[in-house]
Amino acid sequence: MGLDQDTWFTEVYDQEGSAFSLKIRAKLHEETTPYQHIEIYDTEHFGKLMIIDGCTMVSTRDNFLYHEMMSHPALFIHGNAKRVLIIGGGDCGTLREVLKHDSVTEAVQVEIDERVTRLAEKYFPELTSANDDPRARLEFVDGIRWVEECAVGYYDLIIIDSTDPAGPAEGLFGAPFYRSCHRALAEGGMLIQQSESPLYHLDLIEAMHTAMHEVGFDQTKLLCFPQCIYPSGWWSASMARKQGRIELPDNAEPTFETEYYNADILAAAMAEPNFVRRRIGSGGR
Ligand code: AG3
Repeated sequence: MGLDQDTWFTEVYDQEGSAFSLKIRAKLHEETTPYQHIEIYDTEHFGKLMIIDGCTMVSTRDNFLYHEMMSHPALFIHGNAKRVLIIGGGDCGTLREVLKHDSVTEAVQVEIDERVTRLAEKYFPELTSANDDPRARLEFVDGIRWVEECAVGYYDLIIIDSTDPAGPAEGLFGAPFYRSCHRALAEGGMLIQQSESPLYHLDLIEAMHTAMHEVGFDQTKLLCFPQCIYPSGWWSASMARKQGRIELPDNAEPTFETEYYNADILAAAMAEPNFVRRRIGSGGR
């Protein structure tokens, strides 16, 4: 039985012969910005849904998985991150999680497309609720340039919360950008980047880790977690550390409220499946 085009949103992953659909009630908004095409839907069971260039980005129901895993693991592993830079992340969900950490004194979100943030304010207000925190700063410029131009060793943590490696995000997946990040990080500083599906995109993941080592990061590590609205339903983030190890910290338990993240989840997410180990090395590398 096929899907009625009018009542379902479908993202098709042609390369993998698979697709993901959500039943929708209505299309709430659609626009083409200078950077991309954005759609907002009201779904039957997943709350609001943001689509960019035909790809699922955020749903009200499951974004907590991604946003918590893009922020808390790296912050707990680092142990004392004060200055945090978020590249992309325009819906502000990652920023909200970062600001839950008292160690953070400054969190800058550098999103190229201001419309993503303005639409998040309207349709996902819970994600933008921390934006008036005095430690938060929102910039709408090119993240690649921001990192190239910032002071050497300024940031403790760089979080790259981008779209797929195509279009405006393409330059965020490669050695030249990682080299700038390495330069922008303080000693012991960390980078974490959304790195697509371990099942579908292992070639990309391997290339990312190789490039991170090539530019001088001491260790890299893959984190895996579920994300049902993204291709394959299984997602990853890749971490890299400048001078230092990426290890399970003694203190990884949040003292603030989370939906998914806790110390056991971190330990589980850091465990690598064998097919990942074979490609990027056991225990990170
Ligand atoms: N960033 C990850 C989007 C990748 C999804 N890819 C896809 N659906 N093909 C989402 C931004 C959340 N802050």
